[in-house]
Amino acid sequence: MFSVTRKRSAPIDGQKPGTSGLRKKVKVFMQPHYVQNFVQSTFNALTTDKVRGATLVVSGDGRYYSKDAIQIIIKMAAANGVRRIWVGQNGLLSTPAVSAVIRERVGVDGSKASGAFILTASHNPGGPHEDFGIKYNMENGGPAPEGITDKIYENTKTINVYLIAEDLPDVDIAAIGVTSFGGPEGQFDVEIFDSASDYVKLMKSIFDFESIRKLLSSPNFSFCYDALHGVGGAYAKPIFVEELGAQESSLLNCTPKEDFGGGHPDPNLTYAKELVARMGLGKSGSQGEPPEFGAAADGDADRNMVLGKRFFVTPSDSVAIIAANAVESIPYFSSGLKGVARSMPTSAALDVVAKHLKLKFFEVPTGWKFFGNLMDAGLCSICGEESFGTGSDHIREKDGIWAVLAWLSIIAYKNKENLSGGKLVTVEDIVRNHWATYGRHYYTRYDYENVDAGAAKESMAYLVKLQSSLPEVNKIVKGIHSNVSNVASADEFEYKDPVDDSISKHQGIRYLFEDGSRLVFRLSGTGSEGATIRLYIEQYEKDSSKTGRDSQEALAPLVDVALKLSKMQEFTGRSAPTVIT
Ligand code: VG1
Ligand code: CO
Repeated sequence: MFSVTRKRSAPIDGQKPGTSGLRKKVKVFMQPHYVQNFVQSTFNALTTDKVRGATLVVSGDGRYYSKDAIQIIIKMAAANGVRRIWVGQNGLLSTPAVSAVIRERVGVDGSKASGAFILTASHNPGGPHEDFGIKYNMENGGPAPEGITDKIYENTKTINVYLIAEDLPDVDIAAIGVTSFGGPEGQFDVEIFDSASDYVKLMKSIFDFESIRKLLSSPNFSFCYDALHGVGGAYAKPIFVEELGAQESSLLNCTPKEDFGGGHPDPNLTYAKELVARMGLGKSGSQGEPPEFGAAADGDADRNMVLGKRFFVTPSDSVAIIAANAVESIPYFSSGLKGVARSMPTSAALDVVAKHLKLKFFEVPTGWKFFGNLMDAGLCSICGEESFGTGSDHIREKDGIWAVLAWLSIIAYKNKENLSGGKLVTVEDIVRNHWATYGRHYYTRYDYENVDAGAAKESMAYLVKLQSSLPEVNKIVKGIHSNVSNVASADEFEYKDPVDDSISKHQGIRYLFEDGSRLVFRLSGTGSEGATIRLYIEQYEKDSSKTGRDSQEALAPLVDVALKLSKMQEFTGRSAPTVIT
């Protein structure tokens, strides 16, 4: 029988959860009591009645330090009166799979989970010198709302004791099965289960796997998926190869690794180098004919990048295209969409689709937690973010593999007639046709990573101050480029949740132009060091004869205005961004 130890502790600075949980360097997490303080603060924020007797999930993207953190959380859960802990085999569960497991899984004894610790720093690199992270998800399967994360943070500032079952032996997380322990308050179980099967079952209930299978076996089509050595690899093989019949050679970097093979598990044109080359994009060009479709995921597999042959689909376009085609292509949506939503910095491509299809539409702050409330209230079916996040109300997280299956469904639907011969309707055709119907939102994001935190704050303060005089702003804009349209309004984005009326302030600085163009500036809430400034630039082109331009070229004047108006170089000391997406 294990016993409960009350360990004395003291607050550790900086345990404020960001956009998506607490993310820091591994070394920071390895400090004595660091994980323990955060976990106990989370239990305390949830309150004892929610924790005692609960079934909780603990798993993540398998990055370095996950295995140690899992054992610590198991021991603390036991000591705090949790009844059961569920762990994906080897500690692996993608973020969308955790959400699915909370919502759908029934344990061997008929139990259901009410929350999860997800161990990931998502798209940030992993390894002893890189990042680790912990985030808590609630019983709806979505990230804890700000009310809870604020409480967690407050608790970390006053914590002086945590509970842990130090004498509980480590659990073998590689072996599927249930291990039971006796504690002062009764039985405590740890169940290790297959990481993929619940998620695969859910995907099969949403999509028409038979039609995707036909597409993947068509001589007209070719496919490739890059998990960037993240946890997506644990799902890619069972879904794409075993269920859908893709060749094993179409999977790249699909073995999950603690350090993501030394790479940056962020699915964009900069970091997904191998895929980008294979798809015939980028400088190196391809070795042979590129596949018709390619996609990549981030470390925890909630993000996706979709590519066609020599063609990049912006995430903002991707969600708009999925929304426009979902009802006819995806069985789950066949009775219609309840509504759609995007995060504020995401382009307005989805707005145009919503208007056209007369759908409810919502613009929320960055971060997936805001979509969850809308979905729980039955107001939103499909949503997305410019940061390679797309998803639906099947779970309460963005879902990288879901997005790939959505695209494959659309391609399969558009090619119903010509899978055995005839000309394939390609990814590029689908996107260009979409632009011809709805117009195109030229879009780019500039990231300035690891900028001095003080300088980043000052630059944001400057941009807010500038907003007090629009005539002054327009004088500056016209001085930079006389043919860029006028700034019609400027503000800091504030969101009132239509379901619970909670208010989130300071969610990004906006400059809105008369012609629908937008500049948005905000500080990242997911970095682990210094500050990251994100600049989002968008311009709408309705004239279908002008929707085919090169994006960076079309946006050049507006980019110039953004950089000069914000005095970006002066504040950051950088002449160029770290990453452009
Ligand atoms: C970034 C993205 C945001 C996303 C968040 C979590 O946040 O911009 O859209 O929801 O990461 O994604 P920020 O605050 O750094 O801009 V994940 O896949 O990293 O959990
Ligand atoms: Co992620």
